[in-house]
Amino acid sequence: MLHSDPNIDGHRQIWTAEAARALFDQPLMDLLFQAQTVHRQHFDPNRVQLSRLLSIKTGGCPEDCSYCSQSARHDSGLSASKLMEVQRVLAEARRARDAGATRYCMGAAWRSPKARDMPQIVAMIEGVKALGMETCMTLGMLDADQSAQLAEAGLDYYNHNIDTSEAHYSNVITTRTFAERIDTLEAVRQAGIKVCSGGILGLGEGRQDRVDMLVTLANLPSPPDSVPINMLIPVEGTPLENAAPVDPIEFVRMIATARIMMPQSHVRLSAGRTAMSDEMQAMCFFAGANSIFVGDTLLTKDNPEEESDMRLFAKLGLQPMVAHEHAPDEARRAALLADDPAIPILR
Ligand code: SAM
Ligand code: DTB
Ligand code: SF4
Repeated sequence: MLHSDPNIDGHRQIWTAEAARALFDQPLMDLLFQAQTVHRQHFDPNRVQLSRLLSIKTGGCPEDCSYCSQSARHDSGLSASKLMEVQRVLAEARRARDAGATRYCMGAAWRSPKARDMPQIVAMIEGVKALGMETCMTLGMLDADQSAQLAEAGLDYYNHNIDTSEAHYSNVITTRTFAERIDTLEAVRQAGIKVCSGGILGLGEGRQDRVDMLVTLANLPSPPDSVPINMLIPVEGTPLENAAPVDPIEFVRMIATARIMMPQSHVRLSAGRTAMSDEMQAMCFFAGANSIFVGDTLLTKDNPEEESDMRLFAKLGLQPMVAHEHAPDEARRAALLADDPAIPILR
C-alpha cells in the first residue's frame, strides 16, 4: 500500500483533507518516487500532451479575478476585442495542428456566453474538429442548456478552473462564488463533455488551501480529465501584481500530489513556464505532469518559444503524445509494468 490513507468508497478513493495533506507533506524524495510510480502505472512517462491556446475574445471581462489581465476592473493596459471570426480561428488552428498540437483550446473573457454568440462558437468547434484536433473551450459559466449545445457541436473538453480552495476563493474573486464554479463543472459533466479543471499557485494561499483545492478536484463525481496547474503570472495593474513568487519545490509538490490523487488525469504544467528553469520543468515532468501549452502566447501573456520547448523535450527525451492518445489501456499498462525496472514494487 502506498503512503496515503484515503477512504475507499467502492472502487473510488474519497480523499480526506488529512490524507491529502499527509501526501503533500512527505519528504520530497518519497513524494516524487510515489508520484512517478503512480504515473508509470497509468501513462508512458516519456510522453507529454501538447495543447495550443487561442484567445477568441480578449479583455473587457466583467469579472474581478484579481490575477487576470482581462478583467475590465483592473488597468492592465490590455485593449478589449470582439469575438474573433470563425475563419480566422480555423486558420490559426490549422497552423497549430501542422506544428504538432493535438488539442486546441479556445478561451473567451466572458462571465458566461450569450445566446447570440453560440452559433459562432458552435462553428468554431465543428471546424476545429474537422481539422482532426481535440477541441477545448473556456467561456466562463455554463448552464445545462449551453453545455448541451456545446456537447451537440462535438466539444471534447471544457476548461473551468476552481483556481484555489473554497476558503480562499473570496479573497481572489468576489463576482462569483466557488459553488457556482462547481455548478458549471457539473453541468458540463452531465452533458458528456470532458472536464478540465485546476487552479493557480501564487494567489496568497497557504499550503492547506493548495491541498484543499486538490481534494475538491479529486472528489468531484469523476475527477477532471485534465488538471491544469498554473503558476501565477503577475500582471501589472492587477491586485496581485506584487504577489510573492511561489517556491519552485512547493510547486513540484503540488504537481506530484495532484498526480497521486488523480492518477488517470492529464496534469498540465500550465501558465508560468517562462519563469521556470529547465530543471524545475524536468522535476514537474518527473512528478507526473504530462501536458503543456505550446506556442509563444497563452491567452494574453508569454509562454516559452516553441523552439526552446522542443530543445527541452530533446534534452529530456520527451515525445509529444499523438492526437486522441489517452491513458494506456490494460495491455499497454501491463507492458509498461513488465518492461520497467524502475517500478519493481508494482510487479
Ligand atoms: N473567463 C473564463 C474563466 O474564467 O473561466 C476563461 C478564461 S480564464 C483566463 C482561464 C484561466 O486562466 C483562469 O481560470 C486562471 O486559472 C488562468 N489564469 C488567468 N490569468 C492568469 C495569470 N495571470 N496567471 C496564471 N493563470 C492565469
Ligand atoms: C488554464 O488553466 N490556463 C490557461 C487555460 N487554462 C485557459 C490560461 C492561462 C492564462 C495565463 C494568462 C494569460 O495569458 O492571460
Ligand atoms: Fe474574466 Fe476569466 Fe479573467 Fe476572470 S479569469 S477576469 S472570468 S477572463
